[in-house]
Amino acid sequence: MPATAAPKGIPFGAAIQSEHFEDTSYRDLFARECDLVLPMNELKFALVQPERGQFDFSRADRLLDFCRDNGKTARGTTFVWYSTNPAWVEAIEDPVELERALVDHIERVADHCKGRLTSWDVVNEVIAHEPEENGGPLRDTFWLRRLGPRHIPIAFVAASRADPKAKMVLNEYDLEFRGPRFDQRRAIALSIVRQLQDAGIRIDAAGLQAHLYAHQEIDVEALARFGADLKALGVGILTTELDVIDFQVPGGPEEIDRAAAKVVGDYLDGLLGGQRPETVITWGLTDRYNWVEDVMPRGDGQPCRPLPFDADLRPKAWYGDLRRRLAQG
Ligand code: 9MR
Repeated sequence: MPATAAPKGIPFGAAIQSEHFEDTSYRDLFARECDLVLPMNELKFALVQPERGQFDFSRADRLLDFCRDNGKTARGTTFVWYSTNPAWVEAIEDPVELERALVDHIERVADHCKGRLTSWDVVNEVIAHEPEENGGPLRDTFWLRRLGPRHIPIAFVAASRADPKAKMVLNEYDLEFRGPRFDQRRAIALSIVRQLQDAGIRIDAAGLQAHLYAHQEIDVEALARFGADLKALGVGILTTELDVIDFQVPGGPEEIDRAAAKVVGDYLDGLLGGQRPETVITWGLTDRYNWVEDVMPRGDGQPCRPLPFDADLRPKAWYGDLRRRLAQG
């Protein structure tokens, strides 16, 4: 490519699930639409190392082979999370042994995936859900109880040693909306970044999950400021799990999609207003398979509509808008 070539737009990606991989129309949609495809669950602790020392990369490799064969980049999620841990890890009480198990896991998994992932969610959802009520900035997890706050630097150091070329990401939800709770969560994210940097530990980006509640207001200015504050620290930003949660939106598909377009549009205003994001990733691609239906279904019995394509693989208008804005980036 000549050095003067105009930069391509901001890459678009989506999370794929191995359990639906046999659905060829689903698989083809990822091949057609995405620059980046990531395994939604297949690199989580319990799926990769269900028993101590027994690693199973078969599901993840199948998806990463799909990426390679279709010219897609990929990213990894996640090393430290409060959920989807195998029983054997949670049974370790001795902090020295637990630290060894965590570092060993990170080294083995990062090494296995080396060269195939552009970034890793090193820690996921470590910020307290309600910081004020929690009485501290970090979520009360078994990692925190057993290892203390140092489980965060431990994970970042191990991951960046194991895969020096992959970007190291702090991934978090509920950073997008207006209100004191969200202000607090954004401030905590920035303080984790600064603490890592003060300790000389590499952190490359913050991941905004962007599970967007259509009935909640995006704080466009605060979001842009958050992105700018990260930029001032030399830290990037990316959107890791975008979808729309519509259980409080009255009406039919048209009203739901209009509310989705509004919340996604506002989100993009805030995101793009701060710094150029590295990528925007949705948490799935079609409403045919989505986690929102399982966890936050609509009260009126209609299926929810969280993703860029409906269950029949027809694109929503907001997806076209999203792609146009990324193409300009
Ligand atoms: O969508 C994921 C679902 O299939 C899994 O069963 C679940 C537990 O591993 O995780 C879901 O993904 C979550 C993501 O990893 C972190 N942010 C919230 C996502 C939705 O719950």
